[in-house]
Amino acid sequence: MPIEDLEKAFQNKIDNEIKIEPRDWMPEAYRKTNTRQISQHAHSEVVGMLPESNWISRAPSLKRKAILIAKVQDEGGHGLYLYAAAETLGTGREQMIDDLNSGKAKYSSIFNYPTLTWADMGAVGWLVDGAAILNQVMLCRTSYGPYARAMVRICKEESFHQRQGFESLLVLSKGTDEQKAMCQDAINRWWWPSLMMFGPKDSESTNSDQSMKWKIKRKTNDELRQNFVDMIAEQIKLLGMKLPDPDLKWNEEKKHYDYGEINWEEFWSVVKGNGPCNRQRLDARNKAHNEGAWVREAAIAYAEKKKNKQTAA
Ligand code: BYC
Repeated sequence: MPIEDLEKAFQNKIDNEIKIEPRDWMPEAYRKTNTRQISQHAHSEVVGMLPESNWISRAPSLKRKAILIAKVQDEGGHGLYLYAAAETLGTGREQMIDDLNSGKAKYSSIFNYPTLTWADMGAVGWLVDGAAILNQVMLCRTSYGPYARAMVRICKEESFHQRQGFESLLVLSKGTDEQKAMCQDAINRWWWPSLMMFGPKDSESTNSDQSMKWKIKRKTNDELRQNFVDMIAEQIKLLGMKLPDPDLKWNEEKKHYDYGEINWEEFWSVVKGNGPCNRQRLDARNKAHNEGAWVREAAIAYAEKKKNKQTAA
């Protein structure tokens, strides 16, 4: 079939809400941008374990420690589903991990900020997982089948993460003056970086137009960011805290909250590798990868031994 007809049939399927599956014909650019997005997403889950695992040994109670361990394990699991989904497009996991470890691949800017106090665990859960879930609910309907199915399971866990983050901050917000101040300080530091998670504004988003046509994305970066602001601006009232934005105001005409200008210079600087913790995150990933080499070697040796036994039998 001529390529134009294949492309037409492909777009037709997308327009009719038929999922694209690994063995289906797809344009190379569709394969490439899905591999790019899913692998970046997987890397974000894996690097996202680092700022939180920083607090496992210092959680204030056994209950909080158990919750945090479960959450960090969930993120590792999300990374694995997503690497598996990306692999169905033809790029091996080793290649994707090499690209992460060498600094070639991107992961979410948010994980290059430090977690300075216990309240950061609440703020990460509430704001970071809150931003992640808004984006991911949309991705449950993304056009590539394996990605959409992975997202359904991830969203169930992510909504628990957000609830636990909010509950943890709610306890602090009703605590001593020191605890209240710690809660406000964490919100102040995580608010703007959370807004950056949705990516550059639509006018500067290089991939959005095509990804919207292919229904990889169902909402633009700015649409999702606005949904997030509207949700958090209401939820923060329950905490009795403030968002660090003097321009945040309900706009009756638009039926949305207006908010201040994001520092895009900071965003691009973090994306390019110059955030407060970029170096530290990559070092930690490389260290874990190198120290885990013996596990991979042992697993390969065991698989070979088992295969040899089966051929001998
Ligand atoms: N950080 O054309 P655009 C989580 C890059 S949550 C770094 O708009 P796109 C978790 C972008 O890659 C976080 N880079 O891109 C939560 C592109 O560069 P390339 C993970 C960013 O793809 C709690 C360029 O900027 N979630 O995992 O259409 C605990 C232009 O942008 C960022 C996902 O990954 C950023 N924030 O839209 C633990 C969701 N934003 O690739 C873990 C899936 C943009 O052309 N991803 N860039 O060189 C998406 O939905 C989309 O990829 C984005 C960006 C909305 C993020």
